[in-house]
Amino acid sequence: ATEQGAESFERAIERDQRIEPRDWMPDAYRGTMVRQIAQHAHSEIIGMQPEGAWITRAPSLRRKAILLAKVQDEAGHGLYLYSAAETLGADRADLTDKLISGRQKYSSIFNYPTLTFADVGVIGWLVDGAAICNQVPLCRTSYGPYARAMIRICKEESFHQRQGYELLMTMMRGTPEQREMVQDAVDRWWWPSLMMFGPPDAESANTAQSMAWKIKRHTNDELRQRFVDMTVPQAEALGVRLPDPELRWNPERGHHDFGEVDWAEFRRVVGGGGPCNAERIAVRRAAHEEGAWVREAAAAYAAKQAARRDA
Ligand code: FAQ
Repeated sequence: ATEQGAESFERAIERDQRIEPRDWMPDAYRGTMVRQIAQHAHSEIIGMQPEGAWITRAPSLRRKAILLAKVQDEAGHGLYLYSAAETLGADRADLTDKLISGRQKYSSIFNYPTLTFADVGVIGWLVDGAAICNQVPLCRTSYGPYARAMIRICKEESFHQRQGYELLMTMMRGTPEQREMVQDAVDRWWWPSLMMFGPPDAESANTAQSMAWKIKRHTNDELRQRFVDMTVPQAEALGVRLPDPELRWNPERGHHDFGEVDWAEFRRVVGGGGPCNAERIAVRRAAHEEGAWVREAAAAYAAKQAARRDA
């Protein structure tokens, strides 16, 4: 049966068909899918914190309503993705446990502080922009539930990206101080945004196998290049400078050349040593512990309802 399963798995991958939860799959494929989907889910949930910090300080009712809606969308994406991980046999409580005990990763980008309201706009523009660049190809990833989740998530991410860009356009039409705030936020978030795509291809442990299984459709460096090419004209339209003296159009390659990412910083942040790693995990852990009574009450209620139904 395993031999047959392996054959139909290989055939499905080759023909660009989706792998579904009940299909046979190699243990390593299942493991990689759980790892990537869980890391993605954790990123959405931890990613609520940097922007969430500005909900109480948004400059107008309109901006507050928009920001609330965006952060709620992120909670939705996280829950949606945990459900996708559950179709692979993962246990949600176990995944949360692994996150708050540092045994599973989340995106490096959410370990940087949001110092001004311009950061909210720049997160929408650059961080959601990078997320879209990475996630649109994942709509064609080989695992069915993950691919389908990505379709809806990408639609919402596009709205988030436009929201950020519109906020920044508004600030750029404002006072000199507001324009300086935008430039300062761009200076701080540009390089960390490039790190979202992961290590250079030569150092990416998982890319070759994930490409062979069509989990990943492009390498880390390919997507990083696509993001730079896409963002440069947007920066020009906005009137901000991207903080890279080596950034320039290369007509021979048909792409922008750009400087080297500080990979030592990337490794430090992924390893837990970024400016906000400890705080992000402490906040998530506290929310989990303070929510224990809600989970207990919900479980007790469900048990009571089930007992009544069976009586
Ligand atoms: N941060 O071999 P690779 C969002 C790890 S968007 C931390 O290249 P892979 C939306 C990697 O896990 C952000 N760790 O790995 C939002 C691996 O470690 P492991 C979330 C990183 O998987 C916006 C090791 O380094 N998006 O949340 C990072 O083939 C605004 C070696 O790397 C996704 O997760 C990093 N930046 O490629 C929410 C997208 N990069 O597990 C709120 C789905 C790499 O072996 C506000 N994920 N690592 O111990 C992916 O596409 C892939 O997993 C990559 C990494 C491309 C991130």
